[in-house]
Amino acid sequence: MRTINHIIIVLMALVIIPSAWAQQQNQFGYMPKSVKRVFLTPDHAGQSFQLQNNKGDEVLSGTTTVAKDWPHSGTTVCYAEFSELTAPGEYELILEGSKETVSVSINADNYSELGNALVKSYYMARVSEPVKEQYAGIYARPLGHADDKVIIHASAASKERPEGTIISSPGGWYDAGDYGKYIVNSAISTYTLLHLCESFPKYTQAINLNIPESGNGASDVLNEAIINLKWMLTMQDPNDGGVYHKLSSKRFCGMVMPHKDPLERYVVMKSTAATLDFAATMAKSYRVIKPFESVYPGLADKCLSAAESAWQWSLKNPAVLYKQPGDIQTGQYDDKKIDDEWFWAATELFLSTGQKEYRQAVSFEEQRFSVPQWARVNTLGLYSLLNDTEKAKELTKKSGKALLKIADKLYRDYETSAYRISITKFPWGSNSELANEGMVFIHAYQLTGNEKYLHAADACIGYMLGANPLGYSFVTGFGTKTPMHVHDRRCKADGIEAPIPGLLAGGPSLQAQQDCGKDNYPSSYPAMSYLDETCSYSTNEIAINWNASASFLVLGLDAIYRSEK
Ligand code: 9MR
Ligand code: 9MR
Repeated sequence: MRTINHIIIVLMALVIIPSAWAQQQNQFGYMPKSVKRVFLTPDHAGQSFQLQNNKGDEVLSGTTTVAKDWPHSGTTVCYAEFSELTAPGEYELILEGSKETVSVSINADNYSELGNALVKSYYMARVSEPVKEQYAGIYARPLGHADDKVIIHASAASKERPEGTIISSPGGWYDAGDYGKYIVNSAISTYTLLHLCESFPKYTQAINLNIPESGNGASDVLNEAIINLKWMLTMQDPNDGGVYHKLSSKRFCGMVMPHKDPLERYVVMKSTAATLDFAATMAKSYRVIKPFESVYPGLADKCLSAAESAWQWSLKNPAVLYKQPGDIQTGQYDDKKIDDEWFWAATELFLSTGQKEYRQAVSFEEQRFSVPQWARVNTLGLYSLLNDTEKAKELTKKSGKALLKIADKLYRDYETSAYRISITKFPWGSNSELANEGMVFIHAYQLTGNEKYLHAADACIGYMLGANPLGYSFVTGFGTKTPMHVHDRRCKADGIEAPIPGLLAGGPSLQAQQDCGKDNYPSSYPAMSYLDETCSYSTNEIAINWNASASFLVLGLDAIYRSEK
């Protein structure tokens, strides 16, 4: 009788729900200590499940949770959690009464493989040098944008460098799917990689990315960060210390390979945000590069003096906000509120010099600390203060308090959310918002030793890799359903079907649905508004700042799991 009932149920299921069985989880693979949750449609709530190893033996059993709504996607889910299963291996999750199973993979090398690819993507994005086959395989390409004849735009003209003056500003990384180079976004991206090196020196030192600098005695993460730092140095006007906001053509070029871009390139106006972000990043780099004096002789000192002259320019020009000139159409990165940039720059300069002048400028009074992104940078100063427990104990203490305030608010969201995820906002680049939340959790863990923050950080990686209502793993090449049509000129034009691996797609957002046409988006729920199409720059572009937060999250967590600081 039971068998007959069972057959009838299975037949009914086949008739009523002919579509694939819906489950969402980390598609690439878990670490032994990861939180492990497979999300299921609400009809599976309260069901028994078990995990079997590849010999068919049951290794763990449990019951799925009750179903809950997630307002951001308009979906209802329950989940099977099996975080206690820590032994590396391949498993099948079997739900009572269901024919289908879910494959689960646990492997201690998963996050290093993923994290290294996230950082390697910067090599692929290098400007002014050929990307060579021995490092890039099929994604090798000729040199694009020598940037040795860059024009001073009218908005950037000065006495010593009038409009039309030619300067040289080679190197660095392409910002995103376009070929611009933008200081504000470069700063947070480069800082994040430098901070990874500062936070986990032993771990990062051992990373080999197979890039031209590998084996030179410095960490490859640092080597890669220095590529962009060196370009940033060329964006400072040596005559006054001010820093140009960006280097780009007047408009975006077509979807062509870098070496096929015919447009002239300009540096566009100096801004206080760019100059302060530059000062902060250069000051931070002084501390991280100094131990590698023999590999990079003189570079650390050069960065610090560049930071100091940038600060001096900012004091004289405290509120020059970027305003896009009428004849320029590329990315704006315009930030109307720059007191957080002041805090960040003062903090990094103080930590590198110990000088009173900078110390006095580090005031917590009027700061509202939040999850960092390119326009909100004061929390980056907190991160640095937390790494230096000697220089100013009361500042480190205050930083800890401010950081935990953000982390605990996020943790409450994590605990109560149907998808067990902290994210509640879906701006352009929402996946990076999430990765930056994960970074906050990592810092909270380092501060308190409380493992609950590690779980919340790991859940961010789970979401990024497929435990989300869209069921996409958003890192190209990592997972079973990954973006194939990212908004990236190289990926579009290189004639290779698979996109460059290790790129984090921006992720769902309602912010600019006009890019593909509002009607073409599948949903008006923010967490569902995503299109794996080239037209969708608002949800499917890639960017150096997004990859940076993801790199820190994945490799930082790996370092902690391996306990190699
Ligand atoms: O390719 C550009 C991308 O990098 C930017 O993020 C985006 C928003 O500024 O713009 C993209 O360029 C598009 C332009 O704005 C409008 N015409 C089509 C361009 C390519 O899709
Ligand atoms: O990441 C940026 C996002 O926060 C903004 O809302 C958006 C529109 O101004 O611009 C994004 O940055 C793009 C930049 O302007 C040009 N290069 C591509 C960047 C990622 O889409």
